[in-house]
Amino acid sequence: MRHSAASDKGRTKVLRHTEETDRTDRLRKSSDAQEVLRYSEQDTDFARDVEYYLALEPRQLPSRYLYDALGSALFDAICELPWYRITRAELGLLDTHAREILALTAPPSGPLRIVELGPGNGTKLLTLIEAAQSPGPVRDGRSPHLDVHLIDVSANALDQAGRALAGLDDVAIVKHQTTYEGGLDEIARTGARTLVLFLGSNIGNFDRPGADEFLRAIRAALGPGDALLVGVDLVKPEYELLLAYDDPLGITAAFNRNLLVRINRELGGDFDVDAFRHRAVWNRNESRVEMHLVSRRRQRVRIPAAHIDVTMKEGETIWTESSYKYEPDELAAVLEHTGFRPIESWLAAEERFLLTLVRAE
Ligand code: AVI
Repeated sequence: MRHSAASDKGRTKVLRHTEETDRTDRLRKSSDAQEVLRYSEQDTDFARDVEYYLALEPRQLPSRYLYDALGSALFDAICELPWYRITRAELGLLDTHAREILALTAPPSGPLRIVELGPGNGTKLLTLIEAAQSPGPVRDGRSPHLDVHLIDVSANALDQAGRALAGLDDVAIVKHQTTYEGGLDEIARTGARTLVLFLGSNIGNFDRPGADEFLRAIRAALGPGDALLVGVDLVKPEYELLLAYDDPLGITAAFNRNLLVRINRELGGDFDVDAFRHRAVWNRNESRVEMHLVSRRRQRVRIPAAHIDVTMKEGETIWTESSYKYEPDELAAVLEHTGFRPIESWLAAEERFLLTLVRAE
């Protein structure tokens, strides 16, 4: 079985998982589809996905729905937690190696286009650009003019990132409120020298075939000589991973359970949020941390907008996210067979986080 539901965060529709196709076909044939279409486009997607994924065995919910306004704020809080080290490790690497990254990717003359897929609150890009522009030599002593393109389905994320970058000199910002797939289409092959940023270990929220497919989609949007900078969390001891995904302050638990709050609010669900607890599991065989919501008791759940009326057993789970962890060699191999060749890698050894710069062949 392809475990797609919980693994394709990315606020993206790039993945064409088997289950996704099955779901679409089923809805097309279903008489329920008509009723679902009464909701707005976005709500319809949400309602359809909830209907489809909650009926799977095991029950699932796509991780992209974790990021409503509260979910995004909780994710920002997670990034500040001492036990979640991805963000700090990556910011440190970006800060230290910014000049080198731009020197390796900027054209000899003319602007560099930087495209960030899922910029979040803009902090990573701000760190990269500020560090590269701070006094000191970049190539021949000048930093290039930057055309920045931000791609995200969330207007809120685009606003936040746009505000974070607004004060920078010599930087033009274009926002694309669309899926990664749509954004890649919009920026594809214009001839401008391009650096794509796919940071924060967002790639870890794709399953292995999905990551492969997505990297190919990025490659297809680029021309030879363009570059991709990808930040990836590496395999590390289980106790560290479990602390990162089940933190002592309960922020990650709130982030996970907020998905039920969102379903109640947006789809009229009656989840008793207290009756579900957060569980993080390290699945060594699949090299991923899974987040689940575990039913504390036997209970009935109704979600009218998603045509759901189910009884969940005590201990039954809803799988909400997968965070795949990589080994450096494995990542290098995936990048190579999706059409990239290595330029440079930088490792945060203590946090086991890797930033890799590759060139489109
Ligand atoms: C956004 N993404 C890379 C985070 C991760 O680590 O998978 C989301 C997250 N889930 C729980 N904590 C953080």
